[in-house]
Amino acid sequence: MPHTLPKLPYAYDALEPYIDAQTMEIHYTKHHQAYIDKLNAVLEKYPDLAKKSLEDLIGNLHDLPMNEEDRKTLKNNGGGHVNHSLFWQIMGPKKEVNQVLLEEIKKEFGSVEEFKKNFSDIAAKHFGSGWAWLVRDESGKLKIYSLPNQDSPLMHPPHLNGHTPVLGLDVWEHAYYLKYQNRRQEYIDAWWKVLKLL
Ligand code: MN3
Repeated sequence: MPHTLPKLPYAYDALEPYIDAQTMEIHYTKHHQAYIDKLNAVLEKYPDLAKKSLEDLIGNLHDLPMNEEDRKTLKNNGGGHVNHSLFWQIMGPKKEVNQVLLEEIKKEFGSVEEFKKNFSDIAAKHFGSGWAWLVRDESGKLKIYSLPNQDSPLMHPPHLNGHTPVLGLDVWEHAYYLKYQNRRQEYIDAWWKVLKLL
């Protein structure tokens, strides 16, 4: 079953002025689509694996019967597809605060402000391309960290079916460069305005 671009739940300009329409359109129709195209191309070589869910595949990346080059292609592009699919969903033009998550965050990090400060700091300091993540670990505990490239928390730690991604912030330059150029911190500050869950 080939993977397809999930429908964007709002218009390209819906997150203006925080995320501009041109960035949204290119990010969604070019970058996300390219991950899907490359993912489908590599899975064409493995019809048995292609029947499995993407979460299952990238959560068990190291055990899949494929050559290392294809494994890397699956990692980068499968990760790119799941990461961006979540990213579009957690943003929106209107706040739809998840009260359960909010309470959990307060309990784990002291306050929402403290959580945002820690998460923003990790996003700002991440060197190069990657994502900042709020995840649930194996025991269900909330944790913050960043991962390089398109690595998904589902892949971390390897061999353990990974962590469950809750919130992810794309800090690749393609996510902010048109509007913010080198000012990643401004993009991070703006992103909280369009993160609908908190
Ligand atoms: Mn991206």
